[in-house]
Amino acid sequence: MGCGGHGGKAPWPHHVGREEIGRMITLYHCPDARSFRALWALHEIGLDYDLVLLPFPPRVHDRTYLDINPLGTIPFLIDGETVMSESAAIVEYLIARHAQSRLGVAIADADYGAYLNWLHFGEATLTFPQALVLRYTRLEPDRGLGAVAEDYVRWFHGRLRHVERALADGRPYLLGDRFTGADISVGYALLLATSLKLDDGFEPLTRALWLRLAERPAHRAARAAQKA
Ligand SMILES: N[C@@H](CCC(=O)N[C@@H](CS)C(=O)NCC(=O)O)C(=O)O
Repeated sequence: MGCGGHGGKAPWPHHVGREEIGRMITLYHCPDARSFRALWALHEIGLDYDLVLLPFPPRVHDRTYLDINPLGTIPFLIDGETVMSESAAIVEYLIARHAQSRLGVAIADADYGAYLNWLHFGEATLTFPQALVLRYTRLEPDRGLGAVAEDYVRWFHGRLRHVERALADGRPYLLGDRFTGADISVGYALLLATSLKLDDGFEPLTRALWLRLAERPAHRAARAAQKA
């Protein structure tokens, strides 16, 4: 399992070979890492893509990847001349370009701010603390920083209560009846929590959301695609 940016055109184009700038979207991915958000979004939208599977962490196990993405992190997405390395931004980008009315929220919609907030909450608030837990319990257990990991487990479970409160009115998804990119972003944080065995801290509505999201055909297809 793998997990721990910037985006736009510069500074990557000189690292990306001409042969890699094709019409097909290319996604660099490690199984169950944050790049899963992009993979899941590609399946929800129904886009064709090329998947490049890397060992985790690529900066250690595949140094040639640094020629593509000097940050060494995943995801990394190439779409023509556009290159991106932030998973929540990639979800927002793919949906805005290809499925805005189906999976996005329009700027004029009253829920637009909530949509963006959940998209970023999924990464900045719910995934960041788990990255510390992963690092100090799984990747670098000998550092003696287990107490930091314990603090951030509590921190994560505390922040997760915000999801439980949002679901208290019986809504099936974060923005109500409609599944959106916000559910992909937060849903990945729930996937990571499950793989880190932090899901014992899921409250009932959060657990039900996770099970609902994990049952989606596109989520299952993305899980299968990363095993190929
Ligand atoms: N905020 C970025 C974080 C990207 C990131 O740190 N990814 C992790 C995997 S989940 C990674 O590549 N870690 C490997 C490393 O830091 O060498 C995002 O949401 O995509």
